[in-house]
Amino acid sequence: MQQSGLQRTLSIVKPDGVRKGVIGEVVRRFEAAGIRIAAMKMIRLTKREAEGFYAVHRERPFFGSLTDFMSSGPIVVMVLEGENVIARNRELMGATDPKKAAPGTIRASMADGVEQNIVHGSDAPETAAMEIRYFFGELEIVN
Ligand code: FUP
Repeated sequence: MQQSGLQRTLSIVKPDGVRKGVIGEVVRRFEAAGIRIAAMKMIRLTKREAEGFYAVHRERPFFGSLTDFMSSGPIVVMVLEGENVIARNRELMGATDPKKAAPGTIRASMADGVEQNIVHGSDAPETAAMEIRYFFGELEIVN
């Protein structure tokens, strides 16, 4: 698995982030870290589309609630590009549970809980490629 070099990753500002009005703050943090936004759009997922996106979590007890939440309002999906951007984005996000997230991270400063945790970021090159394809066609990603 590739650990460094120029990478792309999928970022989502989740419905709680859009409701709280922190789209700009999340994007600002990415740009301040030298990460390039290669694609960006606002969409609203259907319940079925949210289930497709989180299919790996299908058997987990929180699946129903998570996919209700993810389809509860608009989201902003982005392709981020940069050196080692998969890991760097996850550092900026902080741990899944905002109570465990490092101080100053997006989740520590803005999230209410483990489900409503403001942002999503791909966790590995393979999932990044799959998740980017779920939302974007090649022509929507700007080189
Ligand atoms: P992360 O990669 O940090 O987004 O975390 P996971 O892939 O482990 O989880 C994906 C999403 O499932 C989280 F963003 C929120 C949700 N989740 C819960 O709602 N409850 C849990 O106990 C764990 C995850």
